[in-house]
Amino acid sequence: MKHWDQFLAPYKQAIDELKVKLRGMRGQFDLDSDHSPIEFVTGRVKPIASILDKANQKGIPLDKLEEEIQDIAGLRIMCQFVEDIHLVVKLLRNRNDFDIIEERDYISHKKTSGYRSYHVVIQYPVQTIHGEKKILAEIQIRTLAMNFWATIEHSLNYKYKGVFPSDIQMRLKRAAEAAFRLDEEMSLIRGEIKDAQAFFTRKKELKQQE
Ligand code: 0O2
Repeated sequence: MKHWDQFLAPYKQAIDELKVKLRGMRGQFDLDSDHSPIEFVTGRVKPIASILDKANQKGIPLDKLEEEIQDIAGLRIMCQFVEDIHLVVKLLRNRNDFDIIEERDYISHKKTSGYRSYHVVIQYPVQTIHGEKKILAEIQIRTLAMNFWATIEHSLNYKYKGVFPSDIQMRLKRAAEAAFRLDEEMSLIRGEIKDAQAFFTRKKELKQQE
């Protein structure tokens, strides 16, 4: 158990630091009174049981977990619009506190399950009392609609262990299409929505100054 605590400690530290940094980006847009492409950020360290399951499924030996499992540290950035995702990816590419080592675009190329999201795998330097340790972390960037679908599908996947009854599978596919259309519709009225949100933010600020 102590071994796992030690193994996971730099991943926990990376998640704590990256949550602050990515949430800070949102704060900076707010300060500029600009539409934030980031709605909210979550992060987690993969539970030990899930790490072992994934290693088992992919035939990864335990001494290769660090190199072979890229999402032991996982972050999610949720956006309102698909266009925001592309802006967030550009912002990540411009940062110099980590290196991007891989990008997987499941938006242009959705998975057969219907899953859509943009994945960026980074190498992040964690400062420890024993020196610097570089770890891998996966940042998933998705719209609120993509996140809704993925969260529901993930729970059902857990329930059915990946083998869905055909009616559920069909409904999930239809729900994925509906989420895609919702994103498209929202993109079309994006300007209107951004104006309305800016109006309400200004109104709230003025009220606070009263
Ligand atoms: P959890 O519980 O989310 O942590 P693989 O795991 O083999 O599919 P790989 O190469 O590790 O793929 O990387 P990939 O596909 O870029 O990222 C895997 C992660 O993406 C998954 O983590 C999910 O978070 C998410 N994901 C990928 N495909 C789907 C999908 O069809 N449905 C949902 N809901 N999420 C998906 P984990 O390890 O599954 O677990």
